[in-house]
Amino acid sequence: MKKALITGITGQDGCYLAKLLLSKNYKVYGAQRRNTGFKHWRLEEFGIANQIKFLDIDLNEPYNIEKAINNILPDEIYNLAAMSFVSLSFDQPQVTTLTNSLGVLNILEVIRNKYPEIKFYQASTSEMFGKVTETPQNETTRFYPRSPYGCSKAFAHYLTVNYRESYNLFACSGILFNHESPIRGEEFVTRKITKGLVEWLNTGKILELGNLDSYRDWGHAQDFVKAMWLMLQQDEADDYVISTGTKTQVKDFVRKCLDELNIKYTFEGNEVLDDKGNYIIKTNPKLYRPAEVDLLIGDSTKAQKKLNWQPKHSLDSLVKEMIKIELKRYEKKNIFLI
Ligand code: NAP
Ligand code: G4F
Repeated sequence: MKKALITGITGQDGCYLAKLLLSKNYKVYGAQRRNTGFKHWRLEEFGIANQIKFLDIDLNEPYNIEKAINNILPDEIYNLAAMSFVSLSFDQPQVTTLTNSLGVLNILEVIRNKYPEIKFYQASTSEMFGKVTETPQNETTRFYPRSPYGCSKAFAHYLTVNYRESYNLFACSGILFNHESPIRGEEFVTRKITKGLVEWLNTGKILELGNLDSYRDWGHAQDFVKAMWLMLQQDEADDYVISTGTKTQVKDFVRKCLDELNIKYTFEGNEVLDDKGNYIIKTNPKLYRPAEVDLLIGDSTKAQKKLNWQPKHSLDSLVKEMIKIELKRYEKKNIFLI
């Protein structure tokens, strides 16, 4: 039985990856940080919380990382833990950098010094491409990050590559484009929209959003965690872009959700009204970022060829699934996603 340690087990990807690895008969160890209580709601919705062995690990504490790895001796480590909200990184650049950059160094140092045979996955991001220098973006596209988050992840990416080349570690960096699901954090725009529109439908509460003009390449988290696992099953460690290759404007994501909910609407600029002239969505300038990433669209040809990876979900099926679960949640129906 293979042993995997997943940091960020309480997050969206941690949950989907844990589900995948359990289905492949792994023993799954989940690293969680003990702050204001444990956030197992995702793992509980999936019905897998009781199959995971939890450990207290904060990425900013090198000793607890080392102690956990000593105890578990995992075959694979998936480092998904991060301060992952781009917007917050402008207000909390130091916490972002400590966790997303030095936290990765803390893990890599234990691997290089004590367990160089452990396979390591680093959760890198299309945010590193930022103000893009070519379209679509692939593994050789120059990084031009536009936020403290993007900068912190670029550091961790280069560190992962450097440790692989310097110490011959099996260390991979997955450059993942945006991926969503019904268990996406409520602060991210797709989930904020699906949740907000269902709430508007039931209470009339207006949804406030920021910039709807940017484009993202949105995939489904379930497809994307499969690529993480595939990277660690290859003969050689490498870096891969994971994306769907389709771009959609935030405004069009809003349209898809409104249509799915059968709401009649008109746009006035970036604001949305219903057929009686009531506001559904208003713009809040405070939600604009000091620097925006206007366009992301990935070229995952390398992953398709070398990993034999293909996304199974489309954006339309993702929207349908997110809205369906959001409606169930609103009605407080029991949701078992598996
Ligand atoms: P998420 O839902 O925000 O989960 C982040 C996880 O990191 C949570 O479990 C969080 O724990 C944990 N964490 C934060 N700070 C920590 C610390 N100091 N020590 C230990 N754990 C800490 O993120 P996600 O969407 O699953 O993304 C997973 C990873 O992929 C992240 O590294 C993200 O930056 C990266 N990524 C995501 C996307 C995407 O579109 N989803 C795309 C590219 C890359 P708490 O529950 O305690 O907060
Ligand atoms: O959903 P978002 O916050 O995702 P963003 O910034 O693209 O970052 C996500 O994807 C990255 C991969 O490219 C990950 F690395 C990262 O961890 C995270 O998962 O924002 C998407 C777009 C942005 O252009 C933003 O300005 O939506 C726009 N937006 C408009 N109104 C909003 C809002 N975003 C949020 N979160 N909230 C709004 O009210």
